[in-house]
Amino acid sequence: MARAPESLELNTNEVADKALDRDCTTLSRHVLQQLQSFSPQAQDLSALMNRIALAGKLIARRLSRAGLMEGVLGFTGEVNVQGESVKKMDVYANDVFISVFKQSGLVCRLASEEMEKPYYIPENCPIGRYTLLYDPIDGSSNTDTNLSLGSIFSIRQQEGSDLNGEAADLLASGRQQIAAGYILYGPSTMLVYTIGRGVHSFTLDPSLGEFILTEENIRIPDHGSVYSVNEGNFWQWDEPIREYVRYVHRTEGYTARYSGAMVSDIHRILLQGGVFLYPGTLPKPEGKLRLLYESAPLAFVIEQAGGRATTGHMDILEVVAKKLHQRTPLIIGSPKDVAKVESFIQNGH
Ligand code: FDP
Repeated sequence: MARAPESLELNTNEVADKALDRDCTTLSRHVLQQLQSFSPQAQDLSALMNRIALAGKLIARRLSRAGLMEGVLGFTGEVNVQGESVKKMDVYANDVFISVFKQSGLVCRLASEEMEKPYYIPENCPIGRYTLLYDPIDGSSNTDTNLSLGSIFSIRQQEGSDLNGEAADLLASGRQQIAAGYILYGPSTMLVYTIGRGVHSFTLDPSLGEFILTEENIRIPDHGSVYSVNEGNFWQWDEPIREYVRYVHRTEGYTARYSGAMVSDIHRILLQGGVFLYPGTLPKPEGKLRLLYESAPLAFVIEQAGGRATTGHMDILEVVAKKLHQRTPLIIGSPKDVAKVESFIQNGH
């Protein structure tokens, strides 16, 4: 058999090497690459992301079999601190994040939508200098219909010793986040994260049980055609938001997408551009979304990708939380589309 010319052989080898290298770019390795360091802090961040990835895998596994197992779907019959009916998957996913951080020596406190107060893991507290804020299941209403769901996470360094267990240091702006991201449970499971050095996505390869690098340094388009908002709330919005939506309706080039899971909608916008809105309403001016474990982590991701996130009056990442479960209006996405909504809020057009 004739041999391929040497240069062609070299190219084939290079391609194979690149493919192998990509297959080996797991999340924990990527974090170390990003930080270009093996310092204790770099190792911590890498280990933190690894445990979050494990939580994602456990939740994805349960979701993929939910329809085949007893007692996975449906409500527990309880109501959480937000006054919302709790689903069995919410409880499971909340416990998963706690469980993966036990004996980690990393995370002393976890705070989530499902728990009124932060959860302390006492054995980690003497050395665990990090706090995890998270929404275990975002888009809960999609759970029982086999539609996309998400988990949102944010990591902060613990400030002070928190001896009184009040976690007062968490009442700070989103600029204090050292890492944030989300896991999207869709046709495939994806993990998107930032540690303040761009935004990177990973896809779970079920045959390996690993998240493998999909795309590095994702940039959100300046503008996109998608507007994503629950228009069923039109009747209770302030006039500027109604005016913006009327503008979209009479302007060529817009298309509506709203899945019921913000992580899915924002992931689409991250890749294709556009704007997601969950504004305040007349009875609830702060809207629905929680600042510390929903809006701020997503704002960190979108800003790192070149987008913007605002309440309509100030950048989400500048808002200093007054309480753990604080809500905030959210307008997030491509810079030009966010600016358009802002202009309606601030100038009426
Ligand atoms: P959910 O409460 O179902 O978990 O987290 C808030 C959120 O979902 C978002 O994911 C979603 O976009 C929104 O609320 C849906 O709320 P509405 O039904 O009010 O539109």
